[in-house]
Amino acid sequence: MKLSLCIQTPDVGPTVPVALLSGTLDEKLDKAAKWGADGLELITINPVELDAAALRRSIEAYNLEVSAIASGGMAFATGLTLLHSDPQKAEQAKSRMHDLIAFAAAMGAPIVTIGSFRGKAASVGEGARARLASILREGAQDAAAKGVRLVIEPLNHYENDLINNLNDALAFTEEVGHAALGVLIDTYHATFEESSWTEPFRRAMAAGKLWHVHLGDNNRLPPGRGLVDFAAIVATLREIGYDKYLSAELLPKPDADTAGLETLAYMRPLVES
Ligand code: LER
Ligand code: MN
Repeated sequence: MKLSLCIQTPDVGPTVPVALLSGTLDEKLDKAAKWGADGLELITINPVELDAAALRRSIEAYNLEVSAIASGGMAFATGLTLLHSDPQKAEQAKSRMHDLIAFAAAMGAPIVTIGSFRGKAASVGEGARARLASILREGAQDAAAKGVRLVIEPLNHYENDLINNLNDALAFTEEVGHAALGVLIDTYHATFEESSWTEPFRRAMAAGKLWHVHLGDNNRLPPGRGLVDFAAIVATLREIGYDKYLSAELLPKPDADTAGLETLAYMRPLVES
């Protein structure tokens, strides 16, 4: 199991509420490496504005990997979502989805996350789920052709009205029916919707679909500052053979650096014990 921190790339104007680490890109990379991260999850909104080759060289110079490309900043910073009441905005969002996939391939990132970027069913009404399935089938085809995969993330029902728990996410991957769509479990969202710390991970793994994990305590603070049993989760992940990333996506509290440092300090001994 590897550990990463979510940071936002320079194309994202406003500060995304779950982005960690302060300073310039180089300062962020330096801190992540010094504090023992294996990788970074990049929150980006318009990757065509970025020099991907230069960014990849910078990240690799610090011996870090890109664990994932996160679409979570998209709705927050641009208002673009795959389901959208304005068909033009929905089209733009779909085009950004393909840009994120191309960016993932360019960065050597294995996955692109689909969280709040999916939009809400209520914004389009009847047929929303089937429409999302069709968009993500197209995305999965593109991803597979580029050696990348997509993960759908259950979000708590206060944040989203479509796919709130792991069982529904797994059902959705079957509806999409493409091998390049899996799931991401975010421990923060799971605290609202699941009935066990560990069973959702087992079910996702048994389905062959557990490809990424977001870390956040129940209060979205760094692990150890809330109620989530991370020791039980990591022990289960080890038992079921999960060897991918645990990626901190949480509030920058008490500040963006302390949250990153504290997460790594708390999780590293669990992951390595
Ligand atoms: C995204 O990964 C997430 O967890 C949401 O709460 C925000 O998009
Ligand atoms: Mn998340």
